[in-house]
Amino acid sequence: MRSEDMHQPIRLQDYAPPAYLVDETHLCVQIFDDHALVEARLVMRPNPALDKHGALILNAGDEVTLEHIEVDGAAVADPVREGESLILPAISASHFEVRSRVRLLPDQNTRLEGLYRSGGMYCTQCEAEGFRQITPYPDRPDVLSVFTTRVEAPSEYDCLLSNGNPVGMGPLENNRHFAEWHDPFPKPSYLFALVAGVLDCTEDSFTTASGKSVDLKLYTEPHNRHKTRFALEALKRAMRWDEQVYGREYDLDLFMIVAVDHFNMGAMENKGLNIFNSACVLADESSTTDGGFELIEAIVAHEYFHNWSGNRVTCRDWFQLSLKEGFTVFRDSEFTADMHARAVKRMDDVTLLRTQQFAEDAGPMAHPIRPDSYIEINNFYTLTVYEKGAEVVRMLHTLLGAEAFRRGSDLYFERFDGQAVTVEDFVACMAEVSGIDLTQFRRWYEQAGTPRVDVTSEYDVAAQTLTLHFAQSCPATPGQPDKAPFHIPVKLGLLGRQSRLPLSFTTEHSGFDAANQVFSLRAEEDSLVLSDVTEPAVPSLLRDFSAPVVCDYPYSGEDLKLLVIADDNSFNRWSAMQTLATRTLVALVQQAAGEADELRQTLLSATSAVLADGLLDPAVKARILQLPAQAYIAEQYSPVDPLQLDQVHTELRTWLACELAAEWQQVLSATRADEPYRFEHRQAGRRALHLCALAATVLADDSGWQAARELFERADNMTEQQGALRLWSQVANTEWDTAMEQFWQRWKSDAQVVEQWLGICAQRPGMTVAGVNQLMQHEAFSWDNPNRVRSVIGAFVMRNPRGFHAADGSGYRFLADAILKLDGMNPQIAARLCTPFTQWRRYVPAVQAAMQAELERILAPDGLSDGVYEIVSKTLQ
Ligand code: 0A1
Ligand code: ZN
Repeated sequence: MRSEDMHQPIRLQDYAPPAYLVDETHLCVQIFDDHALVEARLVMRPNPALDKHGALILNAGDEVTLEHIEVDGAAVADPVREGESLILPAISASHFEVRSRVRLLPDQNTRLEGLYRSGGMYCTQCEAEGFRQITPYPDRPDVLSVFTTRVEAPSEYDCLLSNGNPVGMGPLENNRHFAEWHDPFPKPSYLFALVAGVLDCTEDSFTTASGKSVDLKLYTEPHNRHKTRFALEALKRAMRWDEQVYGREYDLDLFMIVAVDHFNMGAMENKGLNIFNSACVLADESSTTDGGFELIEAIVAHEYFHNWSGNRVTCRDWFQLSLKEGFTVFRDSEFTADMHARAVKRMDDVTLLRTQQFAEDAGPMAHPIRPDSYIEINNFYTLTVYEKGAEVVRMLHTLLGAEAFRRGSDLYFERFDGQAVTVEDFVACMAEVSGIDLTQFRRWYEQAGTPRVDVTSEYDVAAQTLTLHFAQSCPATPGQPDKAPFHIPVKLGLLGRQSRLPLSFTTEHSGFDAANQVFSLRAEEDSLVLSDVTEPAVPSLLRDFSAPVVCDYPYSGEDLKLLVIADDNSFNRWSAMQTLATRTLVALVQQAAGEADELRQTLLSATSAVLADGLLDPAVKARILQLPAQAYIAEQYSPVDPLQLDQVHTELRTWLACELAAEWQQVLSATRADEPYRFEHRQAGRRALHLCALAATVLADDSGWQAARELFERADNMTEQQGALRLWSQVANTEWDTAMEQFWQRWKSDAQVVEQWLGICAQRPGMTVAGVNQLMQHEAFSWDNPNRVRSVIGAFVMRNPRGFHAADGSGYRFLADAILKLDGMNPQIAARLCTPFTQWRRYVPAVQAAMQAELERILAPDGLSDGVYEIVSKTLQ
């Protein structure tokens, strides 16, 4: 068979409702030393919404060995198995029961989908299509069922967990025992979970707004017991926030989290039993960085928020993934903004979007936040579906305002509780409560690509009017050559060029929401006439990143500097600095000598002004002082020579460090720790700025690394210790080797720190493929643990440009080899590692040729997974 025939796409337009429904699912999962048996009893009926029902098709994955299946007591002798489908004859009875028994080998499940073993525990991962690897089932999100689960295992596995409430437990023969769980809320199979292990439990409780007490339990392997407090506290904050901001209370009496070491993603929102990658939940003050704490708090909240946005109201099909993910990311991002600093959270989110999601939108895998086809659904857990999806929900929030948006979400949760729905259903609620016509807005769900908004202006001194001309466009993306105009909310303000103060203005334009200063750009071109503008002004556009677009305005360097120094929107101060630095870097790369020099000088004086600003929040200052990532600069021009870009980037950082050495020194000493470590915004901001100044110090002079060593030795916290090691790695002298070894000895029994340590090694400047291969011989590395693979291979190919893009092509060969090896073990991880190759057409010819050869080599073997096949074949198209 040709590979195109083996890897067939699934299309949204082919959606058909399920022929049969499952009212009750009764599972008995028996775990033995070297295998597991799963017996299922499904209480089913034909879907009353349909006239014709046809064959009963259950999904059964290839990990499942079918031992027996019967319908209403009659064994089905030879059920037809085609790919992942198990086809049984049509059934006309109004109700019937399907019973099955299958055998599984969890120890050999390296894909980490379905039931698998992680270290000493058994656990499951069912989203998106893992449940079919546990039992034959209509494994699709629009089949909702009430689950009762019995788990039987050797008694040494003292914790036997599943969704819902415990309803029974007891001993069995042969030193075995059982537990039974019942989840009263109908749910799709992807939310099923089961855990069996020798686990320690940290308990807490939460009283809901209506006075119900909920038990909170966090399960870990015993040696991690000391790392549970932070996540439990974060969980309680999230529970309270969801009550206050969305009016959503928790619905069961018990909420459990389990930490597992082997996990493909960050965490999973299984009903009442969230399963977390250990790296995304375990924390304590001695071993976790500020970034780690913030991430854990956000992920704990994200999974908790899914209880409503995802579980109570779920997705009709996987094309609707952004319905739950975009909305839930928006919710967790607002939660973080409320817990810490709104503008800073915005800068961090927008950085991620601009550096990675924009690249996705511009590459071969570009898809709308609601894709219309896929070969492997796991490839669509993307930045586009998650982060751009969240931006789309944020735009609705901006257009409706907080109060109407809340009415919209109340209506959505109430109307669709217990149902599997579509993005149209969500948008319709928002339109209904607000009266805003969102027909055009829906294009955000349908069209891929990052729109551009080009703005120009003219000022009429006599009339005191400033006219802003807007023109929107969107580049072609695979399968979508032409785009219709989007509904784009552009939040804006003006800054007086002379007064350097915010200017007020009026306008008659019906698309301008004066209360929120948001212009609804709907047409391809439109003009906004602003009156009562008393002096020439610099427009501050797309404030708070009010839409996921590229917004361009012909600012002079001085305009940008003015915005950096004086804009009253702190997000836009950062954004202006990003624009200034981006322009400078692009001019330097393209060797536009005169322009580059002028921009560089302006950047220098803006940097100096920011360094001297005593009123700026240190967290904001640290972000303003950070140059945009190389990945972002690489999106601005083509062809890209990645080694030249790395050199120019380093040279500019070094030049800024040297020119302003005294100022950086001053910041370095002003931000030294003067109190014991705590994770809180003010301290984290100070540390971020301290590390920023340390980075400049290391770059500026040959002995700068001594300051890094001094910090490494002095710091009482992981943020500064690791930050110092990373910066010092640029010098990578024998003292650094010693410090790294010392760090390893101190932390080698802490899995989360070891993962960070591996990352520092892999990202070290000067690291080569030979060096990474050696690192992969280290006892800390393991091919079957996705975190370790990400820490070493992922870090090297995504965050070590010199190593990955080595001129001899060794980095590309290394990555292709790793993808091919992993594809046989864990295709999800293999597919994710293909990302660096997707940009191949943007590079200079030599790089293109070398990458293309590797892509073709990956595609050659038979039996490639759908995931890798999809990305690589689309990349080569
Ligand atoms: N729904 C989870 C993410 C997730 C997706 C797939 C997984 O396995 C293939 C695991 C987790 C979330 O958004 O947190
Ligand atoms: Zn999610």
